[in-house]
Amino acid sequence: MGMTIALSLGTTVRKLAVQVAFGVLVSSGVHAQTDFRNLNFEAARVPDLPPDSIGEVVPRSQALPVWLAQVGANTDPSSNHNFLFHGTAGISIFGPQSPMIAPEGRYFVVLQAGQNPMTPPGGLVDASISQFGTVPTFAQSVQFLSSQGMPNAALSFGGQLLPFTLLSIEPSGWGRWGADITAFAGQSGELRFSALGMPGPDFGFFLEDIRFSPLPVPEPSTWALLGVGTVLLFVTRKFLPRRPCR
Ligand SMILES: [Ca+2]
Repeated sequence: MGMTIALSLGTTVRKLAVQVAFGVLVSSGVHAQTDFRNLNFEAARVPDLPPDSIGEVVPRSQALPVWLAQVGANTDPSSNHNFLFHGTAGISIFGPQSPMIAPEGRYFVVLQAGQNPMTPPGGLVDASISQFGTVPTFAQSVQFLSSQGMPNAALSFGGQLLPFTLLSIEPSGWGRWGADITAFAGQSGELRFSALGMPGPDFGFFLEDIRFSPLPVPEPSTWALLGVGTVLLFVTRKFLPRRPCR
């Protein structure tokens, strides 16, 4: 009896040990894959403001910890807090209380392409944020929230442009966009989001809740084929003579 219990306990301990070891392996593996950080901008260290009030200009390191920023040739621009200059290129952090509520957490970011703030009224320049990291091996898409209609903007990994498409509209009214990243799964490189000054800037590239997903992005060609298929089916059914029943 005592021996049976001891044996049973021993087996349980071994099972537990295996499970714990496996869990550690899995968690450390997952951890190693996801070294991109502050993808939801919640690491901002900016003053809490009264509701709907405009803040000050804050250092990039406080507004966007971990991220690199660039406006025109300026590789460490300050960030606007709860405001942006329409027409002038810049980067803004919004939250925790601003005229627009963040759809996820307390903060979101707006990239504004436009006139070069260093040499107005010079040419139009881009505004971008980026960081280096490793794309998780499970990732098939990189997704983010933005406005429902995408402004003149770009997303790239390792310097290669990633076309993105609107996946869905969130209950918050923000659009969830996605880009295929399967070619870069497991690879390290720079992830960059840019509001583009050329051929013409739009009013703000709103950006929030960036995430890597195991879900693929439906290819536009697939949708187009499905659409064509549906039309052909409709035309066939409507206009082609049906076979007489026997
Ligand atoms: Ca957020």
